[in-house]
Amino acid sequence: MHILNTTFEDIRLMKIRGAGRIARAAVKALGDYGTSLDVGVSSEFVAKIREAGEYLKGARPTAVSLPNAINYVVLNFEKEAKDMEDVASLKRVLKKYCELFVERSESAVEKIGLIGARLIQDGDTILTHCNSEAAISVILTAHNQQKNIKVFCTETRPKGQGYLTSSKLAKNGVDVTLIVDSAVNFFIKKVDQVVVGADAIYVNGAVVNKVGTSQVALVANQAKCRFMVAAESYKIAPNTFVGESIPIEERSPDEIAPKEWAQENKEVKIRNPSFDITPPKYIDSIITEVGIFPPEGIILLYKETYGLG
Ligand code: RUB
Repeated sequence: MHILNTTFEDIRLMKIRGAGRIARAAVKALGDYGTSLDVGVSSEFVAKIREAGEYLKGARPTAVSLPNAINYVVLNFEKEAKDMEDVASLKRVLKKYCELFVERSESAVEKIGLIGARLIQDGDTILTHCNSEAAISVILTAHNQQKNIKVFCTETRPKGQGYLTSSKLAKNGVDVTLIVDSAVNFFIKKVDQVVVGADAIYVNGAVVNKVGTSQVALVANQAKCRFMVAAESYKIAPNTFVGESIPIEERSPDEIAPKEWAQENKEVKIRNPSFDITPPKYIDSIITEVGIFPPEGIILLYKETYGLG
């Protein structure tokens, strides 16, 4: 179980973070675990893969990319491996679907960049929150197309993912300014478009992303500033079709307040939700690898993906 435990802990402790990276890391770990398994009987191999998949799904609760990625691999693997007797062939099939997922996921981010960049005009100022590969792909593609853009990055309390985003953009030559989360309203008049990623998308087009995203959306809406979400199609949460909600991870208070202060102020309660939900009415478009959707149109993509059309 070593490779599984390491990846599980790396995701839980946010050494691996961001919905796309979490999904790819979990799938890679599942593939490596399969390769390393020393079992002689095919049914035992299949059972162990199923069990490992379920275990990995529990690493973080909100990013639906994680269960969706594991389900994609395990369901396809089981379907193809149904009549296979030898474990070596099972290992090959498992590896094939793991690699396929990773390839598709990486190419989706690239395609989102190309599609999303079409919506960015020369001279635009963009604001982004947190650290999303998909949102960065849109911004960097526009920049690489020689569009003259400026970017505001929020700091993204409490974990400071905005430091990662602003550093990456600056290293790629983008004109970038880091601001505290609470300065969004101060700067919004200068912003033409907000671009953020997603951890999960409700079938009704509501978007779950880093806490604070919905506040940015409200501010953008009031300022009549466009709000774009960049997300791979596997971030759609199928269970929301039957009315289930997406759990919002609540992390340790230690991420917010210094330990000493918390010790001295035990009577102060601290809450640390890691994500929030932006309603569809505040979202102009959701950019996926298969095209641009208004949030209300995500139901169509859901039906196509799950063969319900
Ligand atoms: C990361 C976050 C990102 C989404 C999308 O939160 O909210 O915006 O995961 O990222 P955390 P990507 O840092 O808590 O994981 O586009 O890279 O999948």
